[in-house]
Amino acid sequence: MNEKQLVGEKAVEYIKDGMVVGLGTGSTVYYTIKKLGELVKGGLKIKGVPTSELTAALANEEGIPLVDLKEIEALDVAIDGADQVDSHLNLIKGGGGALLREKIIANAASIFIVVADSSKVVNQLGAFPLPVEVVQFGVDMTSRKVACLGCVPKLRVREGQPFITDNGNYILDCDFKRIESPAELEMKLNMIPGVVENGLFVNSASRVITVENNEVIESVK
Ligand code: ABF
Repeated sequence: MNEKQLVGEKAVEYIKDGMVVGLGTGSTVYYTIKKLGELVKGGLKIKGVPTSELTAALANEEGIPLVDLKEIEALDVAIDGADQVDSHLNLIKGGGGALLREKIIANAASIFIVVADSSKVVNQLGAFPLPVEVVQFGVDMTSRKVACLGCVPKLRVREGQPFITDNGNYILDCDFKRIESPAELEMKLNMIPGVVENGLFVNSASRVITVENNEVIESVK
């Protein structure tokens, strides 16, 4: 079993009957969703809230009943992947382009569990370019303002066209190299007109499930 499957399936232990569960996006939480699908077929009663169209399609395929955010007050648990995790459980997310809905759902959950293979665990965030979601209007101006915070922003492109998020926005992948103060940067980015949200999740994760020396380990905030 690969590391992604190990940690993805481990997270399912925190899901109980009757829960409303935020379902993240990516190749690690894929295994969480597949395992939940098996348990739902075995009688587990949960409602899923997907963080992206991709995840909604996968959850539907697995027979997991889905509910819209507007039908619920809060979520019991959210489970999602990450691109980087530091020792304070701060995250960089958004490699999959779903960071805005992921952050809304992580924030709405009582418990936010991150599933990450060992390659994601770092001492300091930043080597992974930070995804920043921006509106299309004035994107060049917004990009220049973001660059003033000490990075090189690059418009994310797919098949020769700007990548468009599920929310109709662009993504700037911002190479900060090293992020000294994730909390300060998360705030400063979101104060720039045109920035919708960024992929720094500071003080957000309740638990991180990863692998160290071939053993599954869990860090708790
Ligand atoms: C998603 O999980 C994104 O925020 C992040 O990019 C991705 C991690 O990718 P993977 O689990 O495929 O390694 O939530």
